Amino acid sequence: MSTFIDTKPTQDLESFKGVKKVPHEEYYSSGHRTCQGCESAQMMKLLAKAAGPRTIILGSTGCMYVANTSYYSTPWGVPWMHTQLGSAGSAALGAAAAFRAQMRKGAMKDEPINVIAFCGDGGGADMGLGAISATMTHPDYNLLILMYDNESYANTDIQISGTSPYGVNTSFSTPGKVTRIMHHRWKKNVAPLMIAGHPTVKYVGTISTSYALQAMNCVRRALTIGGPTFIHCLNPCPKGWDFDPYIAHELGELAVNTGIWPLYEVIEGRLKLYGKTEQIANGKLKRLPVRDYLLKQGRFAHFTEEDIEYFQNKIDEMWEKWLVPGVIPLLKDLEG
Ligand SMILES: Cc1ncc(C[n+]2csc(CCOP(=O)(O)OP(=O)(O)O)c2C)c(N)n1
Ligand code: SF4
Ligand SMILES: [Mg+2]
Repeated sequence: MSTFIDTKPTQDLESFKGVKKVPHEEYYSSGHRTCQGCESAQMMKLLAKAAGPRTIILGSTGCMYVANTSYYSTPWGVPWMHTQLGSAGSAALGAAAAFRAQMRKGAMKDEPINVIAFCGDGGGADMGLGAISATMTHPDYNLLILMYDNESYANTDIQISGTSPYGVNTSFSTPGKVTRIMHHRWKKNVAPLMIAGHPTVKYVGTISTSYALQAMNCVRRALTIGGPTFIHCLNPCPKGWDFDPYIAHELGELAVNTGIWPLYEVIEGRLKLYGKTEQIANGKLKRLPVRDYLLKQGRFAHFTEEDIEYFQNKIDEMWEKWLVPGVIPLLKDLEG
């Protein structure tokens, strides 16, 4: 018997077969006040484009709420609602349940509607993790939770979150003369947490805005498969990461090509690496040195050669020692 439960059919959102097939219509356009080069805003644009007009978006507090919808102006071309910082999971589940009830009562047309809740890393990997986890245990509601990860509580001035990288300079971990590295924890591995902890979830994926077509197609698969789904997106943040907005796209590519940010989907229990990550795993592409990524960002400007080496060793460990390279951090039993 399959672990996965049949859910009511969702919209038929086929993958875009190339950029030329992507519709011109925008459902997230001008009217926001995000920083120049903000890849989180780029994610919102791709998300809305991939989902299309029959969509409702719920957004938890963070840059993508505050900078997107200040002073009665908004970039959203689909219905949008703000929800509390830790509530992406419960807002999505509540909205999906409300739609179902309204449709059952005949109060609205019975048709598939995309319910998407987004949250930042602070809202999703830390404060709202419990609510997302609870939502992931309800296989009979169709919804997507997308966590945009700028690796800090950016909106409140760049504090450490559970996904902030080792050693990073944030407003809570400023390097000093006596202690250079103030942040010693390693980034939370959120997508595998969702996979391993919620066996009935049919879709979990990681994406990067630098690979836009693939990212949109992941969103479309997540919205089509049925049940609660989860996507984790890494989003370079010029303000928090301290780089020239001009290189935002390049940094996203470097995160993938250095092996820091592996791209994969888990569809009904099957893991599929894709894009450059698949090429790295198959030996067709060599991982770039992590220094290429770190030294382009002011938040790592205090790193010494020793710090870079430490970081590189940790990435090598992910790829050489983990049970599923780059994904599942159980160490292989090399002896037995
Ligand atoms: C319960 C609660 N605690 C604290 C805040 C203050 N606050 C607003 S936005 C934010 C940062 C959220 O970080 P993240 O989810 O990573 O989104 P980002 O700002 O980085 O886009 C914080 C702490 C709040 N709005 N609600
Ligand atoms: S602080 Fe970062 S995430 Fe927030 S709007 Fe600016 S670039 Fe985007
Ligand atoms: Mg954040």
